[in-house]
Amino acid sequence: MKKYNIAVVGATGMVGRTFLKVLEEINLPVENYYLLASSRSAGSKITFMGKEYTIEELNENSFDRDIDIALFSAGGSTSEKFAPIAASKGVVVIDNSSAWRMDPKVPLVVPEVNPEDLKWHNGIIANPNCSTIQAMVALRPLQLKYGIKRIVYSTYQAVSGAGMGGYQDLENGIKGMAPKKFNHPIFNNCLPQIDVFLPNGYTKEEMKMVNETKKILGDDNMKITATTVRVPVFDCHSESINVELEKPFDLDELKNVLANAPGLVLEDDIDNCVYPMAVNAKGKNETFVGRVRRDESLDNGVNLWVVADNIRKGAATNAVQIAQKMIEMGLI
Ligand code: 25A
Ligand code: L14
Repeated sequence: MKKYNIAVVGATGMVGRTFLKVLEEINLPVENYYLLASSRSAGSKITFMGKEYTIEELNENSFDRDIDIALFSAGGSTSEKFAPIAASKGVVVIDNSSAWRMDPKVPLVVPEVNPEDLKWHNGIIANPNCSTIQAMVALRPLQLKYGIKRIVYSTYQAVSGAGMGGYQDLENGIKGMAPKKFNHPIFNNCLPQIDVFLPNGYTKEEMKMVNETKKILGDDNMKITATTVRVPVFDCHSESINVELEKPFDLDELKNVLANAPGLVLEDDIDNCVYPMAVNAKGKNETFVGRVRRDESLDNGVNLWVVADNIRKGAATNAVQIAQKMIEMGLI
């Protein structure tokens, strides 16, 4: 069996460290790993797979060797510059940033949802936004069974989505210190702004959810709106999702569809106060759905509560699963 060489770009970051954890858990046929980051951490050592690795500084020549797959999570500008360099050397880049997601030549993939899109890549595959990924895992089975007309997203997003800086703002805020990463205190607060504002009054995070959903579900006509909110939670994004389906549904049957969907766990037992929660989803690779109930203001409406670990399924796990799926499908 072929063995692969894998590079991790941004290995010292929040997502990068989780790439390494997930790679230790998921057994891929790997020969060599190369761990890269900026000059800030070049030369530092990381123990991974029981071996000590030295972090290398990323540069134009980093991919001038036998590398099959590069997992990138070092921010948009690094991906913009270095992903094409890697791809031109025959490396398959799986990129976590938002730089390439809406490029029509770049597949945007959640492996449980649209694995067939992996076939038409040109060297770069984009990992969707964390909030989009977990929504897709819950919505694809409903789209296939009932059709989707309209989606209303409201998110409750963890500070870890903003990297190390976001984490530190909440830790320091608890101690009464001023924020550095966010423009307002996050402790004891909710911020109705994630990423920058766009001319239409939405944030970039909100429009990522709208546009990425259409691309992944393959339906430009779907009606979608979103409000994304940062909450004082360290890990795991929670989402309220209101969906208008095309076809009528039986609620028990719909719950059954969700219970049997790949990558999704139904946690819905209101008699015992069981529903998905951030504290339980932490460290898990699955997406959790609950509070499944009819929207009584619509003919074919349903409300869902969806929770996942934004650094795992929302970033690192999804990217590693893309690599795993490509190997399985014989695409690398
Ligand atoms: O705004 P941008 O540019 O789009 O970036 C968004 C940021 O979000 C994170 C990631 O931050 C990214 O920088 N991120 C990316 N995708 C994400 C996702 N899907 C995501 N967050 C959530 N969901 P991060 O801090 O977690 O990780 C940054 C990693 O990228 C490396 N890096 C940065 N510039 C680079 C580069 N690698 C190569 N070339 C470049 N030009 C970075 O390496 C890290 O691995 P580093 O050497 O710079 O980091 C060393 C140590 O520095 C500390 N640190 C990093 N960032 C911060 C920080 N400390 C305080 N505040 C910070 N903001 C850490 O201790 C790290 O170990
Ligand atoms: O587009 O700050 O992948 O929570 C994911 C995390 C954007 C910001 C992306 C956050 C980023 C988001």
